[in-house]
Amino acid sequence: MTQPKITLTIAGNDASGGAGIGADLKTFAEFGTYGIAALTVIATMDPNNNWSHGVTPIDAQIVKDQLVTATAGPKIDALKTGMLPNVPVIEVIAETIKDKKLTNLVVDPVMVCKGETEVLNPENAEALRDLLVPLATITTPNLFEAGQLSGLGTLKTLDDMKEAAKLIHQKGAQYVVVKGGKALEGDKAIDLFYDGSDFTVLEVDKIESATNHGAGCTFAAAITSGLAQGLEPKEAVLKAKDFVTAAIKNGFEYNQFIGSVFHSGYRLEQNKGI
Ligand code: PXL
Repeated sequence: MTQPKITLTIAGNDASGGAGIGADLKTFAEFGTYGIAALTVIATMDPNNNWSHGVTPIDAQIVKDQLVTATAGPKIDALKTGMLPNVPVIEVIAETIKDKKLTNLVVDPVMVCKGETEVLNPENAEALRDLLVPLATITTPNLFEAGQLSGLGTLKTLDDMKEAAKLIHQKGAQYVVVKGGKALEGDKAIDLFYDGSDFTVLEVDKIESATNHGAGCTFAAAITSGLAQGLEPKEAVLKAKDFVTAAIKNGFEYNQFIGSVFHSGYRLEQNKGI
């Protein structure tokens, strides 16, 4: 009998399938881990109103009940958090992680969806920073989120990213990936990996593609799978970067508003399993 590695996502549903638990479960499957999910929020997007987002939270008690179910099976080898709607939900997740001594936690501190300017409850940023980041093996903020978590505000340069990574590491995350992505000037997409002493700059040519909806969730889910499979954090991040780059390259126009990553892109390119 093969006992698969178990990976848990605690995140929202995106009914368009690119981001959220859909992205996570598909990514887990690509890596060959057994994915399970606890839902925190239902995100809806309105095609009649320029794809503007609605966010319906799941009650904190129901999130807690799902985590009771999720932790009643085999040992969870790694887990990730994604979109979390409010402080009570963040609290029950942090409590469960501590009570059940869950390890290999990837915190994707989702604060805003691509194209949206309205930040999910501002007090969430504080709760993420104070309750979840300290438990994280790896946290994966984008430029905006790293500015919020570090308290530095707007980040514009690689040096700003380094400063933010140090401050976030001081909050307790063992490893920090600041996703500069395409946001910095120049022709490279730059992410920064920090292990508490050394920085590694991950650079790829910017992809001329808008098929990146779901990229952040997919990246964090790929890291989670790598950790579950016993990769060192840096190896897990490097592999996840290749995986998400292939997912973006093989993405497609979902509709007039978004282009989605295709989570199977890496496998299709390699024509082999992960
Ligand atoms: O990409 C951020 C994100 C995360 N989780 C859910 C989402 C989105 C963006 O649309 O819908 C559920």
